[in-house]
Amino acid sequence: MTHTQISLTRFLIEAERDGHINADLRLLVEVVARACKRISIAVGKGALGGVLGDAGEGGQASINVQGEAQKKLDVLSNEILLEANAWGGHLAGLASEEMTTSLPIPETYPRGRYLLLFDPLDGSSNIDVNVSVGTIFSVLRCPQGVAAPEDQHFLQPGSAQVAAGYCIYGPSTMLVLTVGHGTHAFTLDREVGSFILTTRGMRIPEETREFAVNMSNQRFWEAPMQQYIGDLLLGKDGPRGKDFNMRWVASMVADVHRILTRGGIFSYPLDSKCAPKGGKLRLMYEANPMAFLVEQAGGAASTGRMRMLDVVPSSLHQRVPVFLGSRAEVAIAEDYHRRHDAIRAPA
Ligand code: P6P
Repeated sequence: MTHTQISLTRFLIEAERDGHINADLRLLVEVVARACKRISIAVGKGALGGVLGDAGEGGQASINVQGEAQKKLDVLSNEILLEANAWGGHLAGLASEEMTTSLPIPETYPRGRYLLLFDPLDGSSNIDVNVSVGTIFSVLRCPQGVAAPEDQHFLQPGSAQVAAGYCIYGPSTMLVLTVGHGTHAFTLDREVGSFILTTRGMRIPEETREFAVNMSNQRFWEAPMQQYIGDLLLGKDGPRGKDFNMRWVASMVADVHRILTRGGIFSYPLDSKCAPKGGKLRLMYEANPMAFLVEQAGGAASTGRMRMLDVVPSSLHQRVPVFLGSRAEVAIAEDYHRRHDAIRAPA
């Protein structure tokens, strides 16, 4: 009997039949996946597509709301997602890392009940050196009675997400998705143009021997982070009693995909450089969707001091420290912070 391939479309129809999603959310995920296929094609052309390098005119890179130089592919990916989601009638509004404020769906189109947030091309600094990058997205419900959502309507804790996912543009293009019933991976069949289910129910091992952090920031970290990583580096002769390996791609989608696939802990902690902004990574369209995916795969996600999905946002582009991955390892990292804070806590 031939192996029956389950396409994303079939998976979503079955999820709707099981009552996990409704028709609007099914359409939303299909539309985002289709946009990701177009982004994959643009990313895959590399230098031949004429879209590498910085966006901007006359040699002046355009700077986004994050204060970062935009890549041409950042802008193109954002435009692809905006165009794909404008007309379907499933969304009330969108927010993007590349846009200063959120956008309500134009009045020329019907509006739906969901809000879509995304980082259209995360890790884009890696584009020019041909390292995996990705699109990250998060779906919230538009508050009842809100026809034209504004920024404050997006400010919901990560626990309110109804769906989240990423598309990683690597050796293969993969969509990793949760609608609140497990985390599932789909691989793009380029010949057919369909995402095919390749892992139903990703599970992160409870324990790990692998950590992901940008070690060049070590001298800027808070004391508990210095001690936590210092103990990992002492290996089997130190308090952890085992040796650890390190990986850092500097593309969150690639690092998180490795952790969802084989375990590990990913961290972008506070350091004295990014602490004034609250951290490096963005809560609404990086940390929260990744936290939802990781928790649905049996892992944990934290700011180091609280569960990520419980953080109540105060602004659309808010940044947070991030620890996520193997549940037991995240708990250990949190314990280093808890013990440090207890000593420092005012009497
Ligand atoms: P650093 C990419 O710019 C990103 O937002 C994440 O994808 C990645 O984890 C992080 O920043 C890398 O930061 O400071 O190591 O370049």
